[in-house]
Amino acid sequence: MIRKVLIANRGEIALRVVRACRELGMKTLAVYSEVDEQSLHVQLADEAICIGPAPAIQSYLKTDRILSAAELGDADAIHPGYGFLAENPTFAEQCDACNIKFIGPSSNTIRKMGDKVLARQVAIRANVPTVPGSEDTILDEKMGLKIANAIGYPVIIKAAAGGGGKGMRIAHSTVAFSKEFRTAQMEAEKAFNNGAVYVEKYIEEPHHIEFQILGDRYGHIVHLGERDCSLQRKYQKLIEEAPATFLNDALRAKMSKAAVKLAKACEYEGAGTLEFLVDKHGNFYFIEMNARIQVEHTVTEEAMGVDLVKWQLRIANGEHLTLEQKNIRCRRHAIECRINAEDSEKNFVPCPGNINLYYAPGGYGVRVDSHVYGGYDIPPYYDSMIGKLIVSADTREEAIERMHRALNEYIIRGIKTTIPLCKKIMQDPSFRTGNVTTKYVETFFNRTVEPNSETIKIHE
Ligand code: MV4
Repeated sequence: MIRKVLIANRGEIALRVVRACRELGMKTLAVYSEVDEQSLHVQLADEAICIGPAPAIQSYLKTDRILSAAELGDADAIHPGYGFLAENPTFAEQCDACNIKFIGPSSNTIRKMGDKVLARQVAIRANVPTVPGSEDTILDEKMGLKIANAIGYPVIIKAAAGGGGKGMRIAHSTVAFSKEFRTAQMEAEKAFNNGAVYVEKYIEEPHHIEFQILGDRYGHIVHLGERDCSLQRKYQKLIEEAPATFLNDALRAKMSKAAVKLAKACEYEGAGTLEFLVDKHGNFYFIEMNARIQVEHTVTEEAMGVDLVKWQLRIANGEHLTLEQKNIRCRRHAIECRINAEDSEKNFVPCPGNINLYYAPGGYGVRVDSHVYGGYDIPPYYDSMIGKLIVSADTREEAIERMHRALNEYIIRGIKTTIPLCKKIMQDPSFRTGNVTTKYVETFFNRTVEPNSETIKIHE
């Protein structure tokens, strides 16, 4: 029985976990770096232990300190949130060795799914469609060329240890392949200490659709529908939605079946996500699995009416997942805007600093998950997301209006945020039609950037 959960994270997700624990009667132990003492997750947890200096490498990534804090604070489980140690199989193993329940899938599952080549192999063996490409790591340029020529250009070269776009290169011809292949290998080596790469057919302008699943340790697995996460910039998601407007029921049924099949093939325990690309013809391809709770889990919670983090905790506690697929249905349309401390007019440069005025929106169908408040100092050491604004409504149109209304209410002074950009997107006719692909943000700026007033100014 889990009595006390150490939350090995910061920011809004740490707060999200504290809230779920509290509703289940579990005690919470926050850990924090020296600059995070004033963060809401520290103040709202039952107890808190400082684990080191600001840089994550000396605090939130320091496994020995986190395990010591668990021992010192008598925690019997660790929730890793997302990022940091969430998909570190060695850390999950160390938790097991200390007799502390790691809230997530087994270290073996994390390891297997963290290797994108192995994840592809699991999918291929389970008869889940993958993008045409190599079945193994590509050992040299010659082997890569042979496969690329066979599948036809353009191709994409990806890091086996990657995810999130790092070390990805596109090649449009045999000539380009050699150069891109070497660059991809080098980037992968540098970023992940692992130069292994593989090759796939490049799908142009895909939709990025991901399926949420939950599984218990007794082999019961359900899916909770999909999210459309196509609206990204440089592989950073900006806005997510559930359900995906682009999917019809037939395609949704096929993809969800594939997602559950894949989760069963890796005996998945906990909350996880299967990522797919969908092309304009409705062909879908599995690309990777995320063995963690994700930032955008909230749109699924609002659309489906299911508390995913509570289920993570119950499953880790050894309880049966009592949700049945036939009772899970989409009830609402949900949209999430990520509120980042960034200047979208200056190439999204991070804008840490003091929030001197803060007022969060509210009202029917509005949810704000954030760890900040008026007077809060955003430290420059971590990612720039300072909150998530989630709305739900009966229809997508109503959800867009509600989001626009809530964004207009949201006051954050002292720093730049992505709120103005999100407002513009809510008013964009192209967004409103619902046919957003991964190309959207790129073309959005081309469509909306006003001509430079300096060049057209006429002398008065
Ligand atoms: C692709 C692809 C096209 N074809 N794979 C980007 C992040 C990583 N998770 C996978 N990504 C892509 N993989 C094939 N075979 C295009 C992307 C991609 C993308 C995917 C999702 C959301 C935004 C994107 C933006 C550019 C490229």
